[in-house]
Amino acid sequence: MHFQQAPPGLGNQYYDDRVLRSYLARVLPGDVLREAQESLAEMGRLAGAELYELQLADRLNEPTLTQWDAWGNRVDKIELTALWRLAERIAAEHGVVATAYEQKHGSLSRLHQCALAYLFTPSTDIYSCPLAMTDGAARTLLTSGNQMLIERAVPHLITRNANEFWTAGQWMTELTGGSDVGLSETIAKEDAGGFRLYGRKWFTSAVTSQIALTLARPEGNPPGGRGLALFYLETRDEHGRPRNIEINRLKDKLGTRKVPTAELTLAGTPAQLVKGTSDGVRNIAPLLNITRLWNGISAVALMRRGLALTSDYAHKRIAFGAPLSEKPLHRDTLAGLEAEAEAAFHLAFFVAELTGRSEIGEITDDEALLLRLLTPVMKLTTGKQAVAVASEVLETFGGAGYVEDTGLPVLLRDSQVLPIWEGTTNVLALDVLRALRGSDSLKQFELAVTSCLETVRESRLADAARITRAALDHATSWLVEAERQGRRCSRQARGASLSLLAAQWNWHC
Ligand code: MFK
Repeated sequence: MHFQQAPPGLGNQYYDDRVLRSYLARVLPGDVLREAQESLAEMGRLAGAELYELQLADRLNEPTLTQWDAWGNRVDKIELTALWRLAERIAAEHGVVATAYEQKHGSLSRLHQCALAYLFTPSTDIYSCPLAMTDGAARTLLTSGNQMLIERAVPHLITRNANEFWTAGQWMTELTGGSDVGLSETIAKEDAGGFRLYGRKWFTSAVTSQIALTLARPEGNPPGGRGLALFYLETRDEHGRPRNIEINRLKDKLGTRKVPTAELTLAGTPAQLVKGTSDGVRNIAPLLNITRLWNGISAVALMRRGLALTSDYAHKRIAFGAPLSEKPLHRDTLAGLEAEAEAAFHLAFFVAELTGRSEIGEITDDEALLLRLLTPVMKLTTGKQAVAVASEVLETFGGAGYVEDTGLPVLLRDSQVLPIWEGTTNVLALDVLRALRGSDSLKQFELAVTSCLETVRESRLADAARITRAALDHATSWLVEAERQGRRCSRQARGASLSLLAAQWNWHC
């Protein structure tokens, strides 16, 4: 009889998640928790069973692009993978976007929705990408006040009916500027009471979406972000043909390989203004802030998946006469990863709490400042943590973690996108500076951390509280000094995020 190694397995990802369950028990009233639990337990079951099994079985398939049919017609047809097709239906029916908009439980609905997204994400090959943009587009349209577009699109974006569900793309990035969007070259020409767009978009994730929000410069507008306008477009006509959109190729990416990310040409695509003929960057900001929240939720979800797999494996893998779970060094490694993941979890879900309050108009001015500051801090921090944790998780499996058909390496590849898309770490550090400038947000941040520290009663947390306080003081004095000397303020963001991270460790404990 040869030795056989049992692979890591997953159970119900809701019931197995101590951190999620204890957090929800703390923040949700009993009746809300009971109701939310039903949908979360079902999503946890799917994520640990059918979806995960299909993910492993369909590992090698990727989306394909067919540009021409046999008769020479340009068709630009994209075939999605089996899991993506299933994920779309499950996402709609389980309200992975809709829950936040139905608002059955006021601001807490955003938390419920984030918890669903968190369970759904690691088993659906980054189908979270189109959902993030769909959520962001719904929020942006609602914020714009454009009644015609709200009535036309939002019901499709937030429906639970899979046959009527639309996803949205966010077509911002051009060759000239992934980060510096103000350099965009796409032109909008007025045409019969509307506009037609001409230009190239360089990273259009989930290009199969029914609609997209995009930026273009109306003819005659000045350069820069303010000269851009925010446009809404529908990608296909009533016969399913692309509306003057040519898909040039799908990107050959390090990870997120199931996401059909395209380079495309807008060749006179009909589009409508969402809000005014300028200030496109400002007007698309609600979308950015929602997708940055999703980025953080996805980061903690991928960390959790890595931990779930490696924790299970630690009980199955015997080395030097005992399971890995009994080895002090291995346990120490897993405990360190757990601490990172829990800190990240609380940071991401705290931003979700504030987002929920903001969406129903219950947020105070002070909390709004905190939300504006913490969204980029959270996104940049959790993205980096996800990559570090995924790398370490692979190592905990030894050679198996480096072998593709274990399904493990994809965790690292998919995590690596998180610090990149939706704004790189340095661009977000500059966004933190934007949020700090001329506002009281640092003060609110200090107050938030201080109020957490004041709740510490447990003597074993005294050291963590002291470290947090020292980090906060250090960051604050650094900021004051930097402002005095007029230094580059990306360093300020680093100080702020460090102290916040320390605070999260404390919250967790
Ligand atoms: C796993 C699932 C999750 C993720 C799925 C995502 C899939 C999508 C893939 C992608 O498309 S990735 C590409 C995403 N691209 C970015 O995230 C762009 C990154 N670059 C930035 O964020 C730059 O900072 C920015 C483009 C905003 C800089 O542009 P500008 O024109 O130089 O900005 P400016 O002049 O500083 O700001 C213009 C206005 O917007 C200002 O308001 P005012 O006009 O009132 O002064 C800013 O305050 C406002 N603004 C900018 N960022 C904001 C914001 N307001 C609120 N929140 C923000 N985050």
